[in-house]
Amino acid sequence: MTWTRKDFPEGFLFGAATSAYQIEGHAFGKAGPTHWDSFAATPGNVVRAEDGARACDHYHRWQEDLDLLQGLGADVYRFSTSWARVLPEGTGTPNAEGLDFYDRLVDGLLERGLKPAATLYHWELPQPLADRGGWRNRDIADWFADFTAVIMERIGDRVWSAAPINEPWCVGWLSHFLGHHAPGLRDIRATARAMHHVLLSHGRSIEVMRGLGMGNLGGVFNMEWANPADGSQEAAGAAATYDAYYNRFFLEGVLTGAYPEEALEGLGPHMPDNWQDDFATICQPLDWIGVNYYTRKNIAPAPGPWPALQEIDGPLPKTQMGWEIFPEGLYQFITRVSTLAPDLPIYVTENGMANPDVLTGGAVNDPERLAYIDAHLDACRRAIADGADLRGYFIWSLMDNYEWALGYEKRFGLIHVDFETLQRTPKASYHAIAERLR
Ligand code: IFM
Repeated sequence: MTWTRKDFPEGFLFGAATSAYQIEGHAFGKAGPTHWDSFAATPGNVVRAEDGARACDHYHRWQEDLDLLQGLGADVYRFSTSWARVLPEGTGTPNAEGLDFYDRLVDGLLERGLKPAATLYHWELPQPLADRGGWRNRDIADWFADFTAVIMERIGDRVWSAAPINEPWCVGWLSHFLGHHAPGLRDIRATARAMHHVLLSHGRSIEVMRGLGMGNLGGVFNMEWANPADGSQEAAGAAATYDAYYNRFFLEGVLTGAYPEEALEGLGPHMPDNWQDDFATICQPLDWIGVNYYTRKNIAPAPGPWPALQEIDGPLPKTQMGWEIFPEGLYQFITRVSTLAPDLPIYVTENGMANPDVLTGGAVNDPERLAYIDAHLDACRRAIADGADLRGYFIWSLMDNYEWALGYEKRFGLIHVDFETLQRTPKASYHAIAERLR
């Protein structure tokens, strides 16, 4: 169903999201090397071995991009700060150009009446820290706390909100168990440690930001609905395992101070010593929870060691990513978070679809994207009507960008980017949403 601002509670915020490595152009402004540069340079990891060296060149074109964001009628912009741009060695001496860049960006947002929503880490780990074991090394919590202090001492007085780490599941499982993202490991022990250290680092970062007097701090979790592939007990068990290590581990770790038994069944033997003692740090009080949601997975049992499951192709219409379109999952997750943390506001911090958009005659017609967004906003409205304290919705993404291991082919943007000329062209969905937000 179509919508306008009036269909949402007073003060409900609409925004768009991006991340540093995916848009900025990491070759610019003296940013340090990251584990994504090494991962992409390794044959077979990334489509056409593409990397974020130039990306959308947002580093130089940020003013044009913020103008487009303003033209969309957005209230808030969710961006991330690159650790390697701010601290090229990961620790030590900050890069003045990097700090200046985020300073200008935040001021540029405020000048345009947009709220800056910062995420500190969206996956570009400085290579020197990856060399020291990256997320497997417990010291990362100290390194990340120091990075938090450096960047937030500079921009923390002006950001509207901040969250430490985008999508802990991707940092932990996708990157260390499935090996699909940097550093490309496939090792259960590395996975267990990375998953725990991500949350420890989250907690330390929140502590640092509270110490700086910052408010409106949250955690951003990606969630995928786990649908049993058939009616059997075995499929239900497999889906429960998937749900435990994907959706529940991080959310419940932060909110309840415990990890689900179904996840510990496989990860428990590989956890670092005395991990239970870290919940005092991990469970820092938060001001909101962010849900990133795109799809569901159909889960069936599989032979082999834990987690002994596999994803099965599903019957629903799919996006360019091959992801099934399932708005009901967003309703379910908002409701789940609302039940687990009834006092905390919720934001949908990412939602959107990749589409094989083509620029024809200076325009991009993408009715599929608008339909996807409409359907998911319907789910949001239903959750609000049922009592969830949902305060805002961010579209992923403002513009087409580097879709990690899938390179530049998957287009998630409201704005088309020609990756040869870097020309930006707002798509039909951009114009339609701008009209509704007006
Ligand atoms: O592009 C990513 C983003 O970096 C994190 N969330 C999911 C998006 C689409 O895959």
